[in-house]
Amino acid sequence: MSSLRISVLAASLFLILIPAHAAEKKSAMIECTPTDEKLVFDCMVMLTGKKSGEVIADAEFTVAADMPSMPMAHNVEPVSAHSVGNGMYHARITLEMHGEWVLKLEFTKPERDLVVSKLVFSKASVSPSDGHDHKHEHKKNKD
Ligand SMILES: [Cu+2]
Repeated sequence: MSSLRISVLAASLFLILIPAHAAEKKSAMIECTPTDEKLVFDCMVMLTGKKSGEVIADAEFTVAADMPSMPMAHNVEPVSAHSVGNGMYHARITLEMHGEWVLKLEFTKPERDLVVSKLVFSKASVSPSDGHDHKHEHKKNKD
């Protein structure tokens, strides 16, 4: 009997903890462009609900960066993204080298969430990663 009561209690607690409408998965369109400063990139993030397509205008998140090919090797300080309205956010990131990076959007609002995106940063442009391993070159190429 008591175990039944406990599970009923657990079930009602569970209901209380769930927000009015469960958080929808986010879709983040990220576009980064090189700046005049070396290894500094301006990133615009467009946030929408994955299913609804509605803009998410009330988000708060930071952008962290990591190189998948070199775990722990880089230590890029996460930066806060700033809302520029209409579900668009701006963040200026400073990387430590060119190559493939994973941007991690760590949300505190509208709920805790993590969205990651792989991009290839080069001197002239930033493009989505094709998923293949890119050569990771800390050493200079020999001619
Ligand atoms: Cu590296």
